[in-house]
Amino acid sequence: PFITIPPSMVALSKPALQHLSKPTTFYVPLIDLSKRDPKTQLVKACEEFGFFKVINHGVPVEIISELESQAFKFFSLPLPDKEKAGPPDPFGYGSKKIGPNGDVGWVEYLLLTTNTESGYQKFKSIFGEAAERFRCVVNEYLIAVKKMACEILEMLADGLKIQQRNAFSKLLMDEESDSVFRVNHYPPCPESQESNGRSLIGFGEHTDPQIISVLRSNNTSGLQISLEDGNWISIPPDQTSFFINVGDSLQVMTNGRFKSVRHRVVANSSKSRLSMIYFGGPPLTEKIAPLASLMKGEDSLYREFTWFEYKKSFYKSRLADNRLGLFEKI
Ligand code: GA4
Repeated sequence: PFITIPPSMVALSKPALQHLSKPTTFYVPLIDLSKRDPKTQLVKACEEFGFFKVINHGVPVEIISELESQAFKFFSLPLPDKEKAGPPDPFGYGSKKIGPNGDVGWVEYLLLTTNTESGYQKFKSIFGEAAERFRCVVNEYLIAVKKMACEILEMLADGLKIQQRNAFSKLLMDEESDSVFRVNHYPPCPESQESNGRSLIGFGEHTDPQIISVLRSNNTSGLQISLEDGNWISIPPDQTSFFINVGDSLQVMTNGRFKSVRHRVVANSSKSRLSMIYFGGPPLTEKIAPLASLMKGEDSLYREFTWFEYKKSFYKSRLADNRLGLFEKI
């Protein structure tokens, strides 16, 4: 899968350079997990973009589609009902408002922790019986997705020649792993809502703070990633695949070798987009620092911090902020 962007579209973000810029061709790195040893490809994708697509992932389609239909069922309830499952402080139902610091988007969502009951309790009060079924499907889905994420992290550690193959994956496997599950629903955005002919933002640009994020969406477009030259690239949706991105913590653990990719979602004018994302994070007490074996005499680009400190700090930030900036050594 590739996208060729004509110069006129590149110019959207840089009007002054329109006649100078060459079309950008971007190939979404494609990783086939059924092939023998994709570790070199995986490392390359994490170094170049911090983003790739995974096929033959082993997550059963039945689980994915049941979760999708349960989620659509929830989002089709009347707003006052859904609001009974809110606010997302940090877990629960949210609409338009994202995070605690004034960010907004054309989106409604459910945020849940992956290893405790919080979030579900509120959800139960309105979804009734269906909440139990939903919880089961979410659990089955998370088990499968976490397994895939850990396999990928182990191949990455291997590809980086880290002795301890589970150096990254053990953080997700830990009982105390601070991971999050998010289901986003982007309703179709009527053109009347667009500002100056530009599509409305569904979810504003940001990087994910955790180690790794695993995203699955239905076949509605919207996801874009930012390349280092500042161009935004639309990622064609593919409901049969997963999209993976490197989070800030993995960028730090690899001392900047892997890139935590900036991404966003633009609203679609005709179709609903539904995405579900597992954010694999470390335990709160975990020290986030470059792995010694990756340093080979170089200095750490970051001062050491715990995931708890990072979390405290990122909840004070706006979505688009460069959250790692505060932890970079000068
Ligand atoms: C971005 C990644 C995940 O969706 C999330 C988001 C979180 C939230 O929605 O509560 C944050 C955002 C995310 C980073 C900065 C803060 C916190 C919204 C926000 C403005 C669940 C996460 O872990 O960090």
